[in-house]
Amino acid sequence: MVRVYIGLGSNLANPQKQLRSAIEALALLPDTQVAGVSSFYASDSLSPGQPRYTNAVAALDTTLEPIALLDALQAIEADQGRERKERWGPRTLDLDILLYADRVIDEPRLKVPHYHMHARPFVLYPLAELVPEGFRLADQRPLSQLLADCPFVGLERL
Ligand code: PH2
Ligand code: MG
Ligand code: MG
Repeated sequence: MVRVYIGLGSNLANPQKQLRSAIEALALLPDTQVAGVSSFYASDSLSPGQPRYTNAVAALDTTLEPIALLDALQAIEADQGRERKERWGPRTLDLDILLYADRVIDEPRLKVPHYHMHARPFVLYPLAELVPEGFRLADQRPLSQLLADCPFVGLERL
């Protein structure tokens, strides 16, 4: 079993409901347990003119390999009506692999740690609720340092 952190986001079709359904679907994945779910947070979209997002982070313990997990997450996104039209378009559900144990993955379909996570308060603050004290990301920067560099601005804890 390895510990994996998944970022959840939605800004269409009742985002809180989308996140709750996604967590139920994660719990049903084979060889996988949901070990924790953060609070939900609302924030403005990084892309101007889109509805506000609701975001959360889930901790999973799984034996699924990274690409098998990615396939499973994309199937859940598709089940919940995700349409891929434009990059960064509004979405019913976005499930991102933020961290996969302490592995660094650089494949065409999957980059882990997730590319922008270090600078996104709507990822770092929910993640900080779940990880142990002193937690370090794969690049060895302590989460406390990342939080200090990424103020809790524009986030609303729901
Ligand atoms: N995801 C994006 C673009 N902008 N903004 C917020 N607040 N939350 C997101 O999850 C988000 C975003 C593309 O992945
Ligand atoms: Mg995303
Ligand atoms: Mg995504």
